[in-house]
Amino acid sequence: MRSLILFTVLFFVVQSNVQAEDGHKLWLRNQFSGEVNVVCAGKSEIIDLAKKELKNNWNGIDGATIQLLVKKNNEVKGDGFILEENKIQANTELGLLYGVFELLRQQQCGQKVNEKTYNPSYELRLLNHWDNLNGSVERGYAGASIFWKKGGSDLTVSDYDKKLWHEYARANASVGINGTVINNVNASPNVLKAETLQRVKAIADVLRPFGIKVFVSINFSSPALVGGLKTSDPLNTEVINWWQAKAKEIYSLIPDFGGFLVKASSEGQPGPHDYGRSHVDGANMLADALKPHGGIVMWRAFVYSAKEDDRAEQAYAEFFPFDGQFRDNVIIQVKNGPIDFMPREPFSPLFGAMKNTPLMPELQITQEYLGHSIHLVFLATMWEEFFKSDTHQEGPGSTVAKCTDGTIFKQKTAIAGVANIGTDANWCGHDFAQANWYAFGRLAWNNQLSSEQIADEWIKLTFNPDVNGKVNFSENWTENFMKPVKKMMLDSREAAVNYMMPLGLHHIMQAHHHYGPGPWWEIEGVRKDWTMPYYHQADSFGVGFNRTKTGSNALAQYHPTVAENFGDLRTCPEEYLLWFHHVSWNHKMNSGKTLWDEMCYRYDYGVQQVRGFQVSWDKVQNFVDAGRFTAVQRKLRKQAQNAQVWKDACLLYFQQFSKQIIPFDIERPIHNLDDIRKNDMDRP
Ligand code: GCW
Repeated sequence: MRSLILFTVLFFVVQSNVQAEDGHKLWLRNQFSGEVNVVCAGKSEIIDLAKKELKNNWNGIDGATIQLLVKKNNEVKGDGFILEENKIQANTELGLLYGVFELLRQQQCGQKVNEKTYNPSYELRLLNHWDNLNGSVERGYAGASIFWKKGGSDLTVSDYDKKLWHEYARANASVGINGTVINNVNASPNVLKAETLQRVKAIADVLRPFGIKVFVSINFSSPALVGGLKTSDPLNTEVINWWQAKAKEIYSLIPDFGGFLVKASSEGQPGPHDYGRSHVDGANMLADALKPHGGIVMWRAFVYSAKEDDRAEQAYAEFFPFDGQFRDNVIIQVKNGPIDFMPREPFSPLFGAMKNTPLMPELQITQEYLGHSIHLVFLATMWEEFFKSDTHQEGPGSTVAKCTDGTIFKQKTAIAGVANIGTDANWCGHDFAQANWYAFGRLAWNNQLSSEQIADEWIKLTFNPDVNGKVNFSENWTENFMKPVKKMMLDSREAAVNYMMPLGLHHIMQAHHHYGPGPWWEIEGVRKDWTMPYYHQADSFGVGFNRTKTGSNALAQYHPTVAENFGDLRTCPEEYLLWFHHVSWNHKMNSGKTLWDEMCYRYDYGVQQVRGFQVSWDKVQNFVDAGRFTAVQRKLRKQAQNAQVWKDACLLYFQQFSKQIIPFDIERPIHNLDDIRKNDMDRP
């Protein structure tokens, strides 16, 4: 009988641990705290938060004393800090909070304190939420909006809302994110209505103590749509006055409001072009309205021109001529690549080229083109590749990182990531998608971090082997859990490129939902640059988009060194081959194979990689709580199915042009092309 009771008690103890793991705590799962004495002269809400973090999460020497000190030091930039074992010094209180999070992270990763100065790469480190006021999230795969309620009419703020925003703010601050845009760039004008601004204020009030500023996306035609004016022409005096009054109203509610994010004259959104005005006219007018209050305008360069020119050229073509003409509180927000968040793109030619205008990179954390919240794809490797890309604009070594973080051009610096966050218990839909939110924050803080270090930290913090005691990374855990899981993460993006769009192929996904393959998709009457055959250009000769001099010549937008390198078939890196060239199916690749064979092997290898991830994950079952283990296992199964669909669809489709056999040492397709096309069978 006694043993039965003991068994029952034990069973429930084990059970409750397992149940506790729904992923909601993200990378902040520490449950241990030793004794620590905190010495700090100042008193404020931020300092209180910093102390609380130390007290609740101390993993250092029991009974140690740590000093928090705000003191000016020229070595420290912005909200940076100097970390020592027993002291954190910063120029600002927020810097102290960041120092505390860094120290605790190092402790929880089982590291010795790395005593040095920590400075942020970018002054502004922002999330962009594509959250609609009706509670839905554009390209969101993790439930509904955390900011806006279903239907949109209920703007009341509940305790539950506040709790969620508080947790969100803490998670962001722990990785250094200091701003957030809380509504979709396809913006409803209603965000500027007085009653909506009350909710914006409530959000700002919760986020403020964590050093996070609130921004909103605005609809350029708001003066006409919600202000009752006849026009929204940026040069019209009434319009100018309307925006100035609106700015004043916002700042009276939210004194530290960040500013506006604007998608204008793009994809059907209104903008200055509707009134015969330019991007400069539009951006500067808004900038003037915000300037007296210290706000900024982030004006997006994601535009399509009315002409159906090569879309890869359009952002540069529209914005480069305006270099130097924007007000000093305007930043141009540029997507990492010239088209649209593909699994792999070369860097946008705007980086490094606009020398007299601050540019901020826009990365996409939500996996619109990378398998939504179903595929396990760790994006840090993609972003690392982007930061390291050499623009050559100010000589060799002018990397995108250096062109945007103030190293080369002394100007305002900022970076944005399109968030993958929603109301799902684990915030991101996929437990491993949390790593992308984490990685974005870490890279925005320090764009020199390696994806390997980020993966290392995230795994330790997220799958900490001992939730009830001090951290203890045994050799067994490191060898048999950490190593294979890290490898899976670091390989995952290249795997996705392989099974989706290898060798520089791009924009061949299903229209609309952007999840599965759709290289065939085109519809009579739709503009060419929205269709897929336009991007791959497959014919009986070969495949790929010719962007050299004999084609669209988009290459001319890059520095001549880069243009020459990408423009020559012999030197163009194979991962960008079909991005820049239309290449014969029989072209000899570095491997010695023909292009067609190489393509077959890449697609097949991508599928095999995912099958390998399944094996890796199944093997680590004993190291993971049941909830997260099963959730990831199920998603990997779906990913493997979808990778197979990608391979089959693309190979069978392109085979119609190459008219060559799929090499016999590759597993045969298991789907028919017409079934995939008919059923859209991979719709998530
Ligand atoms: O990638 C496209 C997306 C749209 C998005 C747009 C943009 C918010 O498919 O959903 O709109 O980019 O970045 O503006």
